[in-house]
Amino acid sequence: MKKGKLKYIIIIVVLVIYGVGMYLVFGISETKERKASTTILVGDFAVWNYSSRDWMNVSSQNLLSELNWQKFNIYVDNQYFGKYLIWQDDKLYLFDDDRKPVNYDGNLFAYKAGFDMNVLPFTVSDVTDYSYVKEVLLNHNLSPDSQFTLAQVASLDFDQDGVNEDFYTVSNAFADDFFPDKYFSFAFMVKDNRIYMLYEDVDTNDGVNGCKPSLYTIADFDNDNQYELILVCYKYSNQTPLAMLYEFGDQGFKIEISNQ
Ligand SMILES: [Ca+2]
Ligand SMILES: [Ca+2]
Repeated sequence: MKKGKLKYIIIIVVLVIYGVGMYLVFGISETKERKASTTILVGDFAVWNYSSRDWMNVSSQNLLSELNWQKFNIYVDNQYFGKYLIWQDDKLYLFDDDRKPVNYDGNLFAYKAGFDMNVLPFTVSDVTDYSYVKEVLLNHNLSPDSQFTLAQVASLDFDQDGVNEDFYTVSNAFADDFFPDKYFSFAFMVKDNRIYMLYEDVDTNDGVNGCKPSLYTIADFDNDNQYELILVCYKYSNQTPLAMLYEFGDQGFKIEISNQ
């Protein structure tokens, strides 16, 4: 073999080895990362992506349209609904494998992830014991005898220690048979007689400002064996609701991502 030809063969072999090596080092880790990324949809008003320990709002039309005809795990009102293809338009539409439309009625939560997400079912009931609600009102210089347009509580074991925590959502926003000077909206958790605030908003009332908070989804979104929660605050009429994802730690609740 001529020396010149051998040189070319060696160069080509080195390049091939280099290419395979680069794929093994970077390509596989990128593929793994893409597989590990999680996409969640909160109704038709928030699309969040979780990858490399970071949350991101998915808002560009290109990225959103990439989700169309992808299969998601669907929950309606915190109950498992099935795996369906999604299509986003003026609202979120669901289709079965034959692309026939599937109707749903209620709060929709959808996820696509490289793991089975642990979603905690819960039910909400009307508040009967107002003692913690009154404490919060007094702490904000509001009358403990205030009227409400919303006063609900959900009892569930958020931190998985075998004892239930109580999640309160209270508000006097959008009242039509009484007119308070100030509106208020609070969402808080009570654990061991201690109040942990999630959302607090007090302002001058003009009848249509503020929002009504609602516990939306509780799940281990990032697969670290601890629950996070999504709180949605519904605004007046057809304005886009505020959606926030919270993590609970030593410092209380912290917002990881919000759609506004
Ligand atoms: Ca607990
Ligand atoms: Ca978690």
